[in-house]
Amino acid sequence: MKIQSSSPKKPSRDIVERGKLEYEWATSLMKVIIKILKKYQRSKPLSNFNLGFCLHITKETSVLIMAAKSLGAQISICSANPLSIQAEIIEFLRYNEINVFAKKNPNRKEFFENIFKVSNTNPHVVIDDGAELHSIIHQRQIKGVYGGTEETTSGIFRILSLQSTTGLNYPIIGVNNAKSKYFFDNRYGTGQSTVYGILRTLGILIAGKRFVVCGYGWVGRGVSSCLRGLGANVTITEVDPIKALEAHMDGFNVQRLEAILPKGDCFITCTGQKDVISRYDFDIIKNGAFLANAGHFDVEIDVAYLYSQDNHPIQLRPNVESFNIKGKKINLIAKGRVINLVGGEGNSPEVMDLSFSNQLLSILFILKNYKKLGREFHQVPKKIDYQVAHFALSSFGIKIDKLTRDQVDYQTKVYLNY
Ligand code: RBV
Repeated sequence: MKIQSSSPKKPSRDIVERGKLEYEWATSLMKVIIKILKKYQRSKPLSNFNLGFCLHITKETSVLIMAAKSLGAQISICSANPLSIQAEIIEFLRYNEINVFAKKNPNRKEFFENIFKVSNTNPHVVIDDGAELHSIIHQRQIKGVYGGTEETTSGIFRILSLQSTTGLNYPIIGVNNAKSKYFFDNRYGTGQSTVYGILRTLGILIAGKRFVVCGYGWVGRGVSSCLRGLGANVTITEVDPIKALEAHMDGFNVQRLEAILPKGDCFITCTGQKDVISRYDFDIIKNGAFLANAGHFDVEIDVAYLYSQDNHPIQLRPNVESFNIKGKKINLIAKGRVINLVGGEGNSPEVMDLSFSNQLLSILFILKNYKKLGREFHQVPKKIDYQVAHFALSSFGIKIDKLTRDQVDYQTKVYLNY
């Protein structure tokens, strides 16, 4: 099928050139995906397949898209978040004949219309971040999808809930759950990029400030350890006793949110849950506190309540709004949307290399195996997960040891007797 071009007008050469430079910079740091590309480039295994993507439109994503293109795929893409779009990447991709359904700062309607447009392109594989494209394809009962992948924790929650209610119409691989993804992307990647997003947005000194990190999952672990490294006083709030205990033994203060609300300077939600900082919490939160969210969706802080109480917040600086709530100043960063992508540049190329290599290998796996895969949620095959880790080690010039035959036998015997 010939897909209609999505470019409204001819972009200036300048912006395409800037996008190309960003793409080349990311490529130079994403060695695993390039290695995979070299392995498959000759056989062009994605020829004659349409891929529908809904990812953050960043320089790292452009590396995945161009890799899939050079393996022969026809590609359409929309953005996984209205505020995470990098305009020069849109133009660079369009210049390279990718159908990009996105514009910088779309309104809500335009944002969802673009997801609809990708769902209309007859994708064989759907690659999503947050499961909005998967949900729309299911709601509209679009046929012909062989399989899909999901990039993030919050998206996997949605897919599992879809599976347990209406069922899935095609197999979906949870790329987020690969160890070579979440150990690195969610922890080191989002940890660093969240702190970078806060620094770039506020420019404040981190040392000596009291930061409150809500949630000690992989993102929370990464964010709190980066903050501690910069000298912050970090408190963790949790609902899971094991994670709370882990945070305590990692040396963080662990408290109930209610107890720390009046004392925290900056709160960062990292949970995937809604109303983590709710309307009732604004009554006791410290005057002048900053609020940011590192989770995929903008539901972790009750942003709607803030706007309902003060619909003309003061724009302190780009991406920082100050609300007057019952005489108290509450400062919201990036409208409660993913701070690392909206206030920063998203996760660094080196970790996105691991995530997107899992994506690319999972796409190839689906196209080879979709007839055998059940229409349900699947984990990334261990072989893919470990291959990505091996390739990454070799790209960093690191060699590791191998078990001898004898050791393998010994281990097998121990397990058998266990
Ligand atoms: N994420 N993508 C980027 N630079 O393109 N940065 C972060 C990027 C992904 C990350 O894998 C995470 O799981 C997801 O965004 C949350 O929406």
